[in-house]
Amino acid sequence: MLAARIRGAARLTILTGAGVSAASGVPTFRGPEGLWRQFRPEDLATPEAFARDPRLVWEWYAWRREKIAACRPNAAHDVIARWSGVRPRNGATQGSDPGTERLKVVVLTQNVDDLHVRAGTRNLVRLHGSIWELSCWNRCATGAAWRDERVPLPEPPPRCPRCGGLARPAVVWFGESLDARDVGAAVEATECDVFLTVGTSSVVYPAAGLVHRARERGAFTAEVNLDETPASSMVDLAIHGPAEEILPAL
Ligand code: BV8
Repeated sequence: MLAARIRGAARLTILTGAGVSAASGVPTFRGPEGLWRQFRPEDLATPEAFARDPRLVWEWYAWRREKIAACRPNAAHDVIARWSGVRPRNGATQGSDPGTERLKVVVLTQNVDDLHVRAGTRNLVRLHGSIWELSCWNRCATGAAWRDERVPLPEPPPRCPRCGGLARPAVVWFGESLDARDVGAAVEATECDVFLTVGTSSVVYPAAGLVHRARERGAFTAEVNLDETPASSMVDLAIHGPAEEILPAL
């Protein structure tokens, strides 16, 4: 049923969360082995935590960067990348899936691991930034981020190359606003035929509000997730299972 809906769609929007990277070995936030288990979000993923103890927050991000560096995109990332119109990683010709030829796909991700980037996904909006990018804590140059994939980073905590002040992970922390351009692109993408959420607990806003907007605008809404979420009861179709198996089957 969902496959038929996608085949017949002109516009498909996919919102992903940590569950899409779980099969790659990236720990999720709220699962049994979740990142938040050892830590509490308000202790680490906030500007206040960084102001109080930048070294502790950097230790957590450095540990996550090291873990993610050893991970590769999984089948769920590859299917989403293929649907987004790029040449599948197996080299098959573009548009080899007939159903995807005319499909306009926008991928919105809450993940900061950049595995969608490494899978070659196009039209990707990274709502919460990237763990591989840094920005100046003092926002010395309009907060422009730079990429640094070194593991480990030279000297914790890393410094801003421009002003020598503290560098921070270029991610969106709790209590921080998302980039207005990303929010604009995400809201625009709720105007679609099918809105699919994959691997997210649907508790973090404003990302979690997007599926509601899509439904209000007439999209067919579906969820692929291991567990029940607050979105499960409101989407048109909720499929509970692992994304790395369900998406290839789709
Ligand atoms: C903001 C980046 C304006 C850093 C993160 C409105 C209502 C209520 C609250 C708020 C609201 N507006 C703002 C808030 C506050 C807050 C918020 O939403 N709090 C929640 C907790 C209640 N939001 C914000 O602060 C946002 N800012 O709105 O700005 C503003 C400003 C000031 C004051 C007010 C408003 C900023 C939110 C961004 C926070 N940054 N991360 C980092 O990563 O270190 S959030 C963090 O959670 C990650 O980005 C993560 O992606 C995100 C969501 O988690 P999930 O991805 O869903 O991961 P999770 O582990 O929770 O779930 C995984 C799911 O996968 C599970 O359901 C599991 O069953 C499933 N799964 C597991 N394995 C598989 C699988 N599914 C399929 N296959 C598998 N194999």
